[in-house]
Amino acid sequence: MRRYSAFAIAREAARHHRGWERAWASPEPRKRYDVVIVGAGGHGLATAYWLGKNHGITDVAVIEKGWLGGGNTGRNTTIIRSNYLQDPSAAIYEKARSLYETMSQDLNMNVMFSPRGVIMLAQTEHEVRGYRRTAMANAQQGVATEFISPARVKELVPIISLDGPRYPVLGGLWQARGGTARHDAVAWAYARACSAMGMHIIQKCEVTGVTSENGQVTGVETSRGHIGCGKLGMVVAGHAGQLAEMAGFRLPIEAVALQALVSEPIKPCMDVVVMANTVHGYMSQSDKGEMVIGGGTDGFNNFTQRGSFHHIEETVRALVETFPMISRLKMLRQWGGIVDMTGDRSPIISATPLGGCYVNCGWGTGGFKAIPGSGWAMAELMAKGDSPLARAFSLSRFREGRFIDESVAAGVAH
Ligand code: FAD
Ligand code: PYC
Repeated sequence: MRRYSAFAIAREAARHHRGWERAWASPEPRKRYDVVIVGAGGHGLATAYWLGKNHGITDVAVIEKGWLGGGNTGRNTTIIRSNYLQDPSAAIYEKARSLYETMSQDLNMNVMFSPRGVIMLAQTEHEVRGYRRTAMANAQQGVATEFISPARVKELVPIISLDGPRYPVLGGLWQARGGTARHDAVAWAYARACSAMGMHIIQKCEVTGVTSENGQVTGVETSRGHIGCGKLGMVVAGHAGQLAEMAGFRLPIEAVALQALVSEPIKPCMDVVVMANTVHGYMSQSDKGEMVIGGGTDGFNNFTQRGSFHHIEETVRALVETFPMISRLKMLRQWGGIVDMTGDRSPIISATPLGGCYVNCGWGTGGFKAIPGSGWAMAELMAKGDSPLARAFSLSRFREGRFIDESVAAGVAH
């Protein structure tokens, strides 16, 4: 893989950009790999990357039914933070956040990580108590957050209205090192690094079945034939239930659509990320100037990757009362992604009842921020059979009642 650098840009500019090589190869699938990962979203690609980087396992194929990053990874609103309440969550999300800090250098691709700061507004007494509690827990966990006053909120976000018609702003949970990154670039950067290690990324190849012998996985049936493997990682977000069914077990998970929209670009007006979870809407400004806006999940299970009018109405209404100036903005695009919700709003990173088959899912509305840490933990679990970061997130927690309740930290209405 040739390194991207200022020198490379200058060299290619001088020769009319004819020397760039493809970022990743598109090989024909082989008959067998040591490891097959299903799903070329951020979590699947990061798992493959860390398998190679940390464990020296490079005979790996990542199989994707569409195009890489075309699932939730390329559809999310890119908020990165680690201000969760429970210890296992803070550990994995903070690991991920810290890996984002150096991702552009580590993967030699600019993922535009922007640690601009994230505020979760407190608009009820209940939220004030909840976020104060989180700030205290975060202090114990080594995660830098603080509860800030309404005056400090206004200082950070001059366009905010503190006295909304329904709920005043009573303060906020502020994480100064939270922020955003360019979602596609995260997928592309991992794909490029995996390809450079000799791994195969196979797009437009749908997994339609899982094969096994004597309780041990042997491979997957795909739209391009059978592909054998020693170990299988299922990392397909909203489609985790279907994949599990193919492998002969059930997951405690539901698929629902989560929607987002984006406005026309305007001059810079807000340089932090704001989540207003009581009225329900969140907003940041992209580098192009668009306001990136999201709301809650659909109230019913579905697989539509589209937007709907009632969501625009609810979400924009919430944001107009928080930021009155956006009432004059035109909205450009709206879309949806299929998120994978568990009952405790925490992910599953686990071995499964089928030998050699592992699952990583359940990131729900909040897994973009977790991509590098999740891949790290999943790779360790697949390579060694155990990972300290993943241990609490095993499937056994649902049987044993060890739930990791993060419904408040998820910050998105479900
Ligand atoms: P995906 O990116 O969905 O990848 C799974 C892949 O598996 C897909 O590409 C799919 O095509 C493939 N696949 C499925 N079935 C098969 C099959 N049978 N064979 C082969 N391939 C298959 N998180 C945050 O942290 N911050 C946010 O601000 C945020 N905002 C969001 C906003 C929206 C609108 C949405 C939808 C999500 C948001 N999220 C956010 C959540 C985040 O996007 C997801 O948790 C994360 O991207 C999941 O990544 P993934 O790699 O697990 O899944
Ligand atoms: O997890 O921070 C988050 C988030 C924001 C919007 C959707 N998810």
